Amino acid sequence: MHNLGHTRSTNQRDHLLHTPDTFVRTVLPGMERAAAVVHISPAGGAAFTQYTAELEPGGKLGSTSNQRFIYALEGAADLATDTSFHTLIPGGFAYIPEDATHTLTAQQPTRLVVIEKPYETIASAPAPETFVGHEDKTLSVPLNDDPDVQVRSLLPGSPSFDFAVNTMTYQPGAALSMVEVHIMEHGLLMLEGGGIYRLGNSWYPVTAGDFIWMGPYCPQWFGAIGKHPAKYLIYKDWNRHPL
Ligand code: UGY
Ligand code: MN
Repeated sequence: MHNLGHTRSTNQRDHLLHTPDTFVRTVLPGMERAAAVVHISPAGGAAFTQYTAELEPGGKLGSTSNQRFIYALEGAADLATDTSFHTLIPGGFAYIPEDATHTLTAQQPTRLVVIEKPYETIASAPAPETFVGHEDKTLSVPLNDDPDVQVRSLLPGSPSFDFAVNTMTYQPGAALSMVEVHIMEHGLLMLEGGGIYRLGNSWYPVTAGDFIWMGPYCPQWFGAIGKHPAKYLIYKDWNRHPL
C-alpha cells in the first residue's frame, strides 16, 4: 500500500528525522554481500557519517582509514584486527582507531550501526586504541540524579577519544530535564520504545527504528511515551576545542 506521499521523515537545516519508510539502500566501496542505509554524512551537514549496515552471512564491511565505531543491533559479526579477534553480538560494540587494518564479517544475517569520523589529534593525549565491549557490562548512571533516565557511556571518557557514544534509557513518562542547546552534534538511533522529540521548533513523534541527526546548537528535548521504556544510541563529538 503506497503512502500517498506522506512520511514523518523531514530534513531541516539543523536536524534530520529519517524514518524507515524512506530508507534507501546503497553499497559502499568494499562492501560484500551487504548494503548500507546512510542516515547522515557531510553531504547532509554533519562532520561524521552514520549508517546502518545490513549484512548477509559472510557479508563484509569495506575498509576505512577513518576511525570507526560499530554497535551490533542483530546477528553476529567477527571483528579481526592485526592483534585481536572478537565476535560482536547484539549490544556488543567496538571502536577502531584511524588507519587500523581490520575486517568485519557477518556469521549470519546481521545489522550494525556504523559511525565513522576523521580523527582530530591533540598533542596532550595519546592516540586511542581499539576498544571492544558489551553494553550489558557498561556502568549505567542516572542523568542529573533522575533514576528514570539512565545513561551508559560505551567509550572511555579519556581525551584520547574525540567522540562519545552512549545509550540512554527512559522509563515511560521520563524526560530530559531541560531543552539542550549545545555545540556538539548528535547521531541518534531509536532502539526501543518511543516518545516525542523536540528538534528546533518542531515536536516529532518518534519510535524504534527512527534515526535523528541534530546539528550544532539544535534545540533538543525528549519525553518518553508508552508503556515500555524508550532507549536510544547517541553519538556526540566530544573532548575537542571548537576552533
Ligand atoms: O549527551 C547529550 O547531549 C544528550 N543528553 N542529548 C540528548 O539526549 N539529546
Ligand atoms: Mn544533547
